[in-house]
Amino acid sequence: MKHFDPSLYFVTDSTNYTEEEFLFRVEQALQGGVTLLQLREKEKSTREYIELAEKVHAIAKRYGVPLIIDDRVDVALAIDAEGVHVGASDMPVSTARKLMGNDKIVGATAKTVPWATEAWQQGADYLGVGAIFPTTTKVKTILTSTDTLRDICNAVPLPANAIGGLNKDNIDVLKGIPIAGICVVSAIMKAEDPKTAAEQLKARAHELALI
Ligand code: TZP
Ligand code: MG
Repeated sequence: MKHFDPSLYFVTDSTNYTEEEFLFRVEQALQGGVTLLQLREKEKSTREYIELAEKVHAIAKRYGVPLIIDDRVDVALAIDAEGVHVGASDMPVSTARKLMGNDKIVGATAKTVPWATEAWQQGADYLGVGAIFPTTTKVKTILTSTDTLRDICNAVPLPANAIGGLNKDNIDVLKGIPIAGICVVSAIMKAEDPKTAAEQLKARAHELALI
């Protein structure tokens, strides 16, 4: 089943947490109303990635939230995750789609309209657009203006999520842009209380009619 709700998309970062603390925070975030979850690991071995993904998947399933695996189609297939997210230096969208099949979610990073159009043509289900603000999360990215975000939303018939440095105090810059959701790492991951952080982010996004 491919239905998914991208309105509050939480991308994880296990750096600096014990596995127990990490899994606890992920569950807290789910309790706070996260609607889509991405496991994003850059340092782990394939074995470690799969083991952690299985644990995260078991938790996500209890909340009925689809799990997307960043970059690694093999890991996504190995644990039967709901989808995969591919960026600029990852597998092409068309290849990810071929390997994942039509029933799985394939998300793609897009920073320009041509790039977003190509992702759509190659079979992506949603777009991640950013970074809207500078980010403290370890990632190779460049800033994407809110004008470009708006252009992408209007040009491509795919749900688009804004990402990069977003938090409850700055998402007002997205007001009026037809995004499908907001996507965050730090605002939830590094919050003192991930559950409250997710709740507040969602409440603010609703208040601004973003989602
Ligand atoms: N892609 C563009 S910005 C980013 C990714 C993965 C990181 C966003 O992290 P944060 O902590 O929400 O700024
Ligand atoms: Mg990637």
